[in-house]
Amino acid sequence: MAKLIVILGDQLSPALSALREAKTDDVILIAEVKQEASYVKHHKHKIILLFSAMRHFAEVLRQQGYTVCYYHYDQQPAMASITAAVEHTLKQQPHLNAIMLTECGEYRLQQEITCWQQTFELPVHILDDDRFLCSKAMFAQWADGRKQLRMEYFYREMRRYTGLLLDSKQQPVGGQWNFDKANRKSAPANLKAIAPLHFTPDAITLEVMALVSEHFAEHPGATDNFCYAVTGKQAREAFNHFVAEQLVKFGDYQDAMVMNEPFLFHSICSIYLNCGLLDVRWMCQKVEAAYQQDKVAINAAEGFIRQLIGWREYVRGLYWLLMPEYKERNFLNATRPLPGYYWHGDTNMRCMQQAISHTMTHAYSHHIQRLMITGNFALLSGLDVSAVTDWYLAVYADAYEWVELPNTLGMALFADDGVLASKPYAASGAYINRMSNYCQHCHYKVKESTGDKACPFNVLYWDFLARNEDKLGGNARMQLSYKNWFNKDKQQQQALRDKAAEYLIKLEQL
Ligand code: DLZ
Ligand code: SF4
Repeated sequence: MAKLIVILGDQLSPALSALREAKTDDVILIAEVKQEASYVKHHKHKIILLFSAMRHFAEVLRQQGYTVCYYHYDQQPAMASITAAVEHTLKQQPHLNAIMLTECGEYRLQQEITCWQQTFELPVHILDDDRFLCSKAMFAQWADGRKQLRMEYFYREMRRYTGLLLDSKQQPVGGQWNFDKANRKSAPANLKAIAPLHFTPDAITLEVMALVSEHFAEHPGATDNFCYAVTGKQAREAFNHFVAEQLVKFGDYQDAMVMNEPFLFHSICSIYLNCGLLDVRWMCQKVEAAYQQDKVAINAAEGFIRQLIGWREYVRGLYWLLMPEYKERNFLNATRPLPGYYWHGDTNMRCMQQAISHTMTHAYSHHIQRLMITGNFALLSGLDVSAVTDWYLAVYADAYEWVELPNTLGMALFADDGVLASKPYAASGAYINRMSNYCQHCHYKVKESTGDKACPFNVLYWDFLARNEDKLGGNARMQLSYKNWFNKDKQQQQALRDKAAEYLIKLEQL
């Protein structure tokens, strides 16, 4: 009774549920395939990361005595898809009489897998992905009967469930559940970033870099500056460095942005966690221990743990609860084409230039750049929802649809009519000026809303409110914004709308 165990590119965890079931006569299939590598134009770093990490992972499994069937992207015959790789392996190894895998992270591929039983006429066992703390069933049970879903209440349940940062009476240490307000300091002028750990590519990674240069030349990014971890050991080293060096400042400056500092105090470990190189429980315990040993303040430890056991698990739960219908939502009817600078960062808007150029160089930018710069701009100018979500899915090394779609479609674009966020994260240039030093280096004037050099974020912010008044005017949390809009006289309102019309026509040239 030997079975085929399929491991996907974002399932590179020794403790994966499907691997725990592996026997010595089973065959483990790992495949670099065209469909997964091209369903959006993934950044070159994302492909290098996954192919190299997959190859390293396969090596470890072989050393542990498993039989691994590994398909290289450029070998012949090339595998078009995961399904094709399964079919090919089953033909070559007809003694395999069942298929097993851990449930996959994206609805698209999960649908394909549900057909395998019929296609291959074999039993297919799909196991829960218990690398997540909250199973799909547990989330559905939590959501059942609630009028409104809010992360904060889910997060408190998860704190109780995991026992993280609780005192002996099961109350939150530090006296409150959430220290979000202490995570929003802007950066002082002399603030020095502490970079995440980088790694020199080894022979396997160099081979993959050459492969990606050859086969994915059209994809965003370059190959020569790749320096991410590609093994569990390296990823743990990078995370230990974060806890020892960066975490102390992370709490205060989680939302800050500084010119030419792509990482500031961010761990960038979502890149490793989301493909399985890190374990969420281990990460949270490390951070909790740093707090217990007085190495970091509560706002740093809680702020970090909230992202992992709160936000990350919450968006995953919502994704599976609401797919496939969720992906079709476009509450604000946003359909404007994505300007070209989203792919190269060549714009006079300094904040956009910074966020996009970091993205193109590193396949990474941090959450405030994603939400309040590129996401906010897309929201304010009404950019096409599926073009924007595809962009996020393609350009970030940590992006898989389960995490990217709710964060982009819901949180950044408010296309889900408030499922994820109680109000749109729309902000004018004043927010960006408060949280960064970008405006000091910009062609536009952040204090101006009309005139030649009016900051596009200011102009488009007012137009966004006016344009969407029928849909957003009744939102209780938007009342202050609308009051400010209605306090303007008709002439001011018209001048702002005229300027917005001008900017929207020449969006590509901003
Ligand atoms: C993102 C990605 C890429 C670029 N390439 C592969 C691949 O060649 N083989 C593979 O198994 N997985 C790859 N992945 C990750 C998958 O797209 C991911 O497992 C699914 O999107 C489900 O989350
Ligand atoms: Fe961005 Fe406006 Fe500031 Fe320029 S002035 S950096 S466009 S917010």
